[in-house]
Amino acid sequence: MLRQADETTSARHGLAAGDAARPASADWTIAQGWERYTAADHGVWKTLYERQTRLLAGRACDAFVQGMGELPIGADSIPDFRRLSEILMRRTGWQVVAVPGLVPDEVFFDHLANRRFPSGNFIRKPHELDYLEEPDVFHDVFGHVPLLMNPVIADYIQAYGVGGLRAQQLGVLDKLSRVYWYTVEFGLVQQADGLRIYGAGIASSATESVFALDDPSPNRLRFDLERVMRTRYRIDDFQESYFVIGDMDELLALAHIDFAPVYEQVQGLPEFEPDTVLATDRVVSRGTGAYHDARRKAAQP
Ligand code: HBI
Ligand code: FE
Repeated sequence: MLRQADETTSARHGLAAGDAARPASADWTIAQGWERYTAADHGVWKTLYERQTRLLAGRACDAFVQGMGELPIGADSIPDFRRLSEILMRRTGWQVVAVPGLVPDEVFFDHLANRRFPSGNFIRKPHELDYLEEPDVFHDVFGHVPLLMNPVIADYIQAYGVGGLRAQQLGVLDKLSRVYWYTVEFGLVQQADGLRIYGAGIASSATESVFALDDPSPNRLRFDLERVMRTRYRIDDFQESYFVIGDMDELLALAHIDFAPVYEQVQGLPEFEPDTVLATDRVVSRGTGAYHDARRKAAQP
């Protein structure tokens, strides 16, 4: 998840770094530069990998666990994108390409539409293990890449890329972004053996993987497309509501339906705050709101 970082101690990457960081290539790709990672970089990866692997036992969904098990992703070093791409390409036709950080929306969508997953090549510093201004290699590779081994999610994320280009033309990108946010980044899935994480923003965060599943504070609501398109989200803290899909086939359906009539349906309707629970919601568990209440109180002068 993206967090506010201390600007004096953290270098910016990609789009956030301004023109200086803009690569020569129009698609913003760069070499991963695997040989250039230092022992300290690999050490940060190892710390994050081991902590997250421990936390995700019994919390990550089956597709995540399976994808992770079949990829050359381990504790000892930052994965090499070329090796990841080899395996992914055979399974679902996806590749991992390196980018310097955030890239412009249309560049991002164009990669996804062509089954290339843009991944930050840098890794966070040891003093910023728990917040991130921009997606780094741990968020992108540990959080997103295992699920690209799953054929349904592979199709869904490609469809998001195609849909993103279209949504931009229609001027409804905010609505599509919410769908991405509450599924690919912060989605939960109801498995037979319990609620599980599939969103990469949760799966790559130690604190949020516990909060999203175990804390009484957030709402957990059944996913509904129109409802989610109208729901604002938080980029600076844990989510106040998580949306739960019944199974992965719900994403498959989303990959195949035409969003245009849905955009029209929700156009001009009121938007919902991140903590709203509606009478029409199918509530999995209603949150106490205690966590964000305390944060708001603490922020008052
Ligand atoms: N760039 N590297 C990178 N990763 C993202 O997740 C990303 C991006 N650019 C734009 C973007 N996400 C989002 O704003 C879109 O999904 C709307
Ligand atoms: Fe992400």
